[in-house]
Amino acid sequence: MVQFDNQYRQVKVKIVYYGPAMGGKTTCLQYIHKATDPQHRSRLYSLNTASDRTLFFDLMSLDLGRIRGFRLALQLYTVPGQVQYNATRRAVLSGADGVVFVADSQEVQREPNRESLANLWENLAANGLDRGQMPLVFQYNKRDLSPLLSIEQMDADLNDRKVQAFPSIATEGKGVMEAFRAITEATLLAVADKLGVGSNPQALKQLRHRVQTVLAPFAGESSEGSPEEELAVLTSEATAGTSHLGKDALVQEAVRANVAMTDLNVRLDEMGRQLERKAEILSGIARFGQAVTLEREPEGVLQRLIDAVVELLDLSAAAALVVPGSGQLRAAVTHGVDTDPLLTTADEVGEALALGILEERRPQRFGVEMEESENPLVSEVLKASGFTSCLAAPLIAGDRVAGLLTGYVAGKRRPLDENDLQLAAVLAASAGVAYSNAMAWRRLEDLNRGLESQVTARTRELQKALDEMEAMAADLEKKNALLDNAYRELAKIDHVKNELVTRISSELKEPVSSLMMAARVLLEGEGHDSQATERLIQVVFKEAEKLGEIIENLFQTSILAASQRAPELRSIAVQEFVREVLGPLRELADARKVRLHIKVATGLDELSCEPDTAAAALRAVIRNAIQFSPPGSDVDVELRRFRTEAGPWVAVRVRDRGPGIPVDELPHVTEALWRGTAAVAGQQPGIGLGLTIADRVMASHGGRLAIESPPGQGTTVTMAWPQ
Ligand SMILES: Nc1nc2c(ncn2[C@@H]2O[C@H](COP(=O)(O)OP(=O)(O)O)[C@@H](O)[C@H]2O)c(=O)[nH]1
Ligand SMILES: [Mg+2]
Repeated sequence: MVQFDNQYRQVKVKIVYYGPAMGGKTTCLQYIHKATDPQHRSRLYSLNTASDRTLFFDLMSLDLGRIRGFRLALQLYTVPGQVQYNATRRAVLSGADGVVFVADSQEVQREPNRESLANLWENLAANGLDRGQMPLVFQYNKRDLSPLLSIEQMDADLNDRKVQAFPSIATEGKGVMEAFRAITEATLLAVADKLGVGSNPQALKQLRHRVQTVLAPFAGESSEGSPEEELAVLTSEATAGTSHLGKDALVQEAVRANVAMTDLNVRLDEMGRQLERKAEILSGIARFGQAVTLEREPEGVLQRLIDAVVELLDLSAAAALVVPGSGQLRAAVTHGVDTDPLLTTADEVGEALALGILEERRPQRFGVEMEESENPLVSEVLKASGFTSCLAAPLIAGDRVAGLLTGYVAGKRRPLDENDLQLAAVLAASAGVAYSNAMAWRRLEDLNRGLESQVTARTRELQKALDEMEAMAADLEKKNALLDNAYRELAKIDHVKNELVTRISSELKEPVSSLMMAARVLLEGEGHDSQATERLIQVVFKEAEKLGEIIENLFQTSILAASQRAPELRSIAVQEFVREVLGPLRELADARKVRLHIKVATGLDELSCEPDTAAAALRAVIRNAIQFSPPGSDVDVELRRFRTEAGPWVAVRVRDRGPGIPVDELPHVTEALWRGTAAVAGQQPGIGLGLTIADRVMASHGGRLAIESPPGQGTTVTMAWPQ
């Protein structure tokens, strides 16, 4: 009797394997158990005592998918065949929706077969079931043994309703699945009304299809591997004891309790399996979430998504589609297919479909034979690409859809269900966030790279500008220093000039007033003797000489100013140069009774200089020498050439036998307007510019002025400059 279990949203359909003891019923269930998909069935429970093989019954449950929101469970039972267990048989048979009668084909079992069938009719009646309506098939088992009853004989003995009968060898699995499929179909058809699909031929077709897809791959195949450990043996001594008492009511109660217990066990096992799978999925989701969050490459995110869905959903194919700037969908990562079937099949239909799903922003699922499938286009796509069902889940990141995850199954794999879809949606959602993060990360990196290169370029420009500015500053500093120097020199010269004007005007007063006086005396001079007249004329000479000296000083001042600029060099004959220098000095030397000796090195005929300034410089040096020479001494002037690394130089050495320059005064002798103590004490004429001029002129010629004055040995001044 079809049972709806609202608490677990399950509907149970019950098929009982009936027949004589040792006919092969348990063997049949064992074979079916082995041959069906482990995903879709429970363990095989054998409820018996420790000593007896089938004291009570065997039970297994097959999952046929969902029907109107309920899980459809097909429950298979055996009964104990022994005569004394009739109460158990009756109890197990209660609520049966279909029966397989397993008869033993051996001749010796003819009578037990007939007795067992009669017992079946009896017990059906006892359970209020109509023997004429009960879905029923026969299995004539043990066809491998002999002597055998013929099929006709067995039909005549047992099959008066002329239902389907299958010769079988249960130990080898022959005929077992054929009989099982026949009873399943007959039973489901009979209960279709109760399941609520009886009036809908399409739904009925789908139900039959489902039975076939669960059973078809296994029918006739002998399964490898030994699921023996899955056979649960539930031993129950207590109930065995009560059955011996033969008290029908008690036994029936015990069986019902056992059935309930076994049923509960089935459900617990099923729940355990589901929990295990859910835990597996959850840890898969967690692993995926963790890995995908750390992924920096957008393609890496998509690849991880595909790997995860293929593994967790056991998919045949999958693809991650993205919507790049062009707006056209592109399969970025695929598994099991070259490109997404939606994008390759049915012309543009597939892409339109995918875009439609993207727009709707909710996961969807399609199948070739789906009761709720309203989209015939997807079915077309699936058929064309050889898949049985598919799902699509959008990759959503915030308010944007970044792409679409598609998954496909084919072949033996059961069609994708609502759980698969939800799992795919969860994975796609977290991949969507990770994908858009990775994209943002990539854009940020690109931006950074751009900024970096801009910064580098700007830094280079700035550095260049800075370098230029620094160079300019350094240049400016140099120019400033030069200007400063020039300014200081100018200031000095200005000072010298003012000083000169003061000194010269004071020096001019005396000779001019002397001259005036001499001239006046001479004018009024009637009665002067010739001696007085000569004295007056000598005064005029002396004062005129002083005036000449002052004029020379003025000339020296002009030379000092001239030495500030670059000299106009020219070649001049040494003879001419010497004449130029000495001309004005002859008289001074004669007056001071100093002998001048000029020595020119052989071969030195010409020299290069600025004639005016160079001659004035040398003249100043020689004038000094004469002025400081004691009367009757010699002044030697020597001109010669010498070589330096830079080229030929000329040197002029002037030596006197005067008192020399004290050591502490030596550093000052080239300072403008500086006059040594000897000059001041000796009332020497001059304004202290001689050596200053010589020094400046040598500097402007790129040459040098050297002064040696060892105590008591006179002074030697050397002027040297390049040629
Ligand atoms: N040779 C042969 N032995 C079989 C066949 N089916 C079952 N058996 C054996 O018969 C014995 C009883 O089988 P079992 O399934 O326990 O019978 P049950 O009492 O109806 O459940 C076992 O030893 C089986 O191996 C068959 O088709 N051929
Ligand atoms: Mg048995």
